[in-house]
Amino acid sequence: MSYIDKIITDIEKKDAGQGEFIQAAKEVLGSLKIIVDQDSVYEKAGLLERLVEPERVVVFRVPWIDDAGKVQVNRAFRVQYNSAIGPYKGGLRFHPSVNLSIIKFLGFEQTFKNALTGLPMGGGKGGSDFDPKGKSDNEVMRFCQSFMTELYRHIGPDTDVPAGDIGVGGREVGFMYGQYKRIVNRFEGVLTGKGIGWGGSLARTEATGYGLVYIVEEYLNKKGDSFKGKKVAVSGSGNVAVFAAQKAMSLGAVVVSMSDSNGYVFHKNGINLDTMKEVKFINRERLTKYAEIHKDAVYTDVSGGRVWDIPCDIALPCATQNELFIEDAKKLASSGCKIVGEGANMPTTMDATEFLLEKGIAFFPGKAANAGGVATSGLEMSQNSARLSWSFEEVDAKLKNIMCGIFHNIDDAAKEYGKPENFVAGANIAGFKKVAKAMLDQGVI
Ligand code: NDP
Ligand code: 2IT
Repeated sequence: MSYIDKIITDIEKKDAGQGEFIQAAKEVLGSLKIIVDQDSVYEKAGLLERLVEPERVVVFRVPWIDDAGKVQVNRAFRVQYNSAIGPYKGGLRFHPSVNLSIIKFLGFEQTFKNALTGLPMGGGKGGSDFDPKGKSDNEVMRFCQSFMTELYRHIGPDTDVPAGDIGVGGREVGFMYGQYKRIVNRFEGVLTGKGIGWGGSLARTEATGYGLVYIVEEYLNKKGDSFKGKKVAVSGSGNVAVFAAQKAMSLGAVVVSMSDSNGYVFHKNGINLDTMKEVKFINRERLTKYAEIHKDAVYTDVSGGRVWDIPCDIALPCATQNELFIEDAKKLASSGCKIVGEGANMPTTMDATEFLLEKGIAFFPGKAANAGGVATSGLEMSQNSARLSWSFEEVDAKLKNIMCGIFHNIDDAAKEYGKPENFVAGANIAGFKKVAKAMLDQGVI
């Protein structure tokens, strides 16, 4: 049995039940055969055993009191996956589905993603099964304060720097930062995605979505093409989805769809982003509201169809893991879609990814395509350390430069290892090489 196959067999046994983690690990390990089976140094150093095992996992309870005076208890996690190239870095997710498997898959992916940014950040992820939907601001604040009352002892600006993810945006980061500062009595860059007036970076809010479009744009430019006139289908209607749509539209694309967990809207002449931002970010409403406002937009409930039924040139899944299945991939391919760029983390299932690659559809995996968010978090950390703040244009230019750099890095790695245009292999190999070298340099730790 090859070294890689042994590792896969081991995690399938040891981490049985952690479906998302096993899926993410298999996808990465599958790309590494070409490197690891050729050089015994990795096996001798037990490198893969160490890579798949988080350095530390913290699980804790979060008690808080709801508006009715009842005590509620949630479960929370921080997985500090890998610190070979920098302090642990990665978001916090608040969603009822959160469990150890999901946080481990996200932390594992984050390790390679952060390596691809070229910035000194290790991999980590955290979150809770708390659902902010339907909670009052005061309930969210009490939850965030209780969450940070435990988390603060495990993090720090040079140890572990969390940020947002699903269900965690500016409001939640604010409440958590306030509580951290109150406990440690220091104003320091322990979280990213902070408010602009108190240590946050301009363009961090936009960064993930903008970065996704920048990497696809770099690919299109290489082919002598552009976003102009392209029909783009976007899933999700949160932070990543909205700003991906905004940047694509500014480059001349027509964004025809967005979704949430209940259904999707199809707006033939293009989504109205002012309405979308008001509905989703200001009023925290459902997508049905968007279709009530725009009578020419068609809303379809999840039971009635899928956002990927819409013919498009470019598909940008920006909601959550495992939201684009093999049947969706087949539909996209047959309706003429040429590019899939993952704004979300692992939105495409493994068989769907393989199918898209076989069909010659340019496929940009999340660990490369959505790296603009964490890259800009890295820029926020630099600004905090230097105690200064850069203009929007300055940060945006650095973001674009990083995304173009990622494109060429994964494109080159794919070619070097005999898999031209396979950006899944390219991203996994390029990310692995950087992390593996740092781990080998630092001995068996
Ligand atoms: P938000 O909370 O802002 O938005 C999430 C969106 O996805 C909402 O439209 C939500 O719909 C939908 N969604 C969430 N869970 C599900 C589900 N189980 N089924 C269907 N739809 C779902 O999160 P973000 O935009 O920040 O994150 C979206 C994705 O991008 C995630 O995969 C995240 O890990 C990834 N990502 C985020 C980064 C960031 O900087 N924020 C950086 C890199 C990646 P509903 O309102 O109905 O729940
Ligand atoms: O998945 C991700 O890269 C994020 N949620 C952003 C992490 C960060 O630290 O900015």
